[in-house]
Amino acid sequence: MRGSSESFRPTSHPQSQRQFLDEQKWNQYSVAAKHSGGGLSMSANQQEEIVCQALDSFQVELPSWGFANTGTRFGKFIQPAAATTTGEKLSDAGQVHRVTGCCPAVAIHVLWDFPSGLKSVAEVRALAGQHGIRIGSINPNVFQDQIYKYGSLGNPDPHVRRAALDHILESIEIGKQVGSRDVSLWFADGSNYPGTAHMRNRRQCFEEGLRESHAHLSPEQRLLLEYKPFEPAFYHTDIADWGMALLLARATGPQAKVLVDTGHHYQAQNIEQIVAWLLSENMLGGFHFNDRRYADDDLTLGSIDPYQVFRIFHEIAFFEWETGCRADIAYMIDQSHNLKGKIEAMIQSVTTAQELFAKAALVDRKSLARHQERCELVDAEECLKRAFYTDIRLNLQDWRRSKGLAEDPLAAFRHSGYLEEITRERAPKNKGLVSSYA
Ligand code: RM4
Ligand code: MN
Ligand code: MN
Repeated sequence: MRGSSESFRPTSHPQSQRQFLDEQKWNQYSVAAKHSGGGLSMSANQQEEIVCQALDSFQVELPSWGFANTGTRFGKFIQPAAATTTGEKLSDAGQVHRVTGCCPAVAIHVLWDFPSGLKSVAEVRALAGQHGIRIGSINPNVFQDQIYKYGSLGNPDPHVRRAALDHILESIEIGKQVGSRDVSLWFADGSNYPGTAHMRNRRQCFEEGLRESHAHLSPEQRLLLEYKPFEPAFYHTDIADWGMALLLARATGPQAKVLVDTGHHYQAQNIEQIVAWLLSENMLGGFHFNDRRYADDDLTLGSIDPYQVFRIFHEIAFFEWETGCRADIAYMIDQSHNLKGKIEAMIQSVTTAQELFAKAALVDRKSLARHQERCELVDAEECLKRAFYTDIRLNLQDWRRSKGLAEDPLAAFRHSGYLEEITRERAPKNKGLVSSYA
């Protein structure tokens, strides 16, 4: 999560060519502008400097649910070392932060981690402190309870809508008490068959519920609205894409922004373009990072398509360079590793995020902008490819050493003995868990 007091305010005019070609501005904001020969030959020192600056500014939040047993609709795969309590999840997250140094906050799901709601605050906050981390975004859960079978804020039954709203309001209060800024909303609302749901009425209900939620925010808090095209609903989902999320966020109030979960798109959708548009609208609030091959697979970041993640980071860096403003974006991981060891998979995702973020910082944006203006297609594309293919692993090691961290976080975790210890402690309880639906 990257905090910034100065967030981007969109101008009422589209960027003019003049502004785009402003030489002084380029030089002011582009470290890459220092490259000789338009970025073709960057010195080793320049590369090291850019990578280290990028890494200093990068943090990513971990999901508490990523350390618990998860599965598919065919059943859960129980792991002997999986966390089954909030304390265990926070402890595991603390280990990831200890070896990577860039994930001091953990996102929580209220129902799963604050079972007594507000009454759990003191205990959970203390647990996080014990493990050297803090509570990050607050995720209300308005999809698990039986009452939400036909929806939450979009349910035709006003009592159910009220129950959902009350839970969201309690989540906002929890956020205030733990000093966390973002309340992150994902709704499973939708329908499975044509004709069964009144889409416009439901949209109206969402608008009302979200507006009321917004009225309870403190000035620092934000509501992040997450969209998803399908699953669990298979015909229509009430907030199915970024356009719907954007319209609802606008109707909700100024502290509502859109959250992009990288797994929540149709195949082949251009995610970095969505990111670019949300940035120019000052409506991009955060990310849920994961990788996917088919649907919302929640795989390790970059395991399928690292270039996609790089392109997203590039659009953000390009925007920041052009505007001179820091995009106020919460970076979060939302993954559930069914087969891999959870802590190791999380370390892989975090280090991959660092690598791709740093590579995106290496793009020679000055040259890129010039090539784009002149429609020099091959040269423009090469600017991205050159940065993407730069091996920065040694720079990462140097950065880690400079922060007193181990050069290889995965190896450091493996040598720590933590996994053996928790496997011993947790195996008996996990063994007793049932994974089947029968
Ligand atoms: C959804 C979505 C939400 C997450 C739930 C558990 O697919 O990604 O962010 O909280 O899963
Ligand atoms: Mn998500
Ligand atoms: Mn998801």
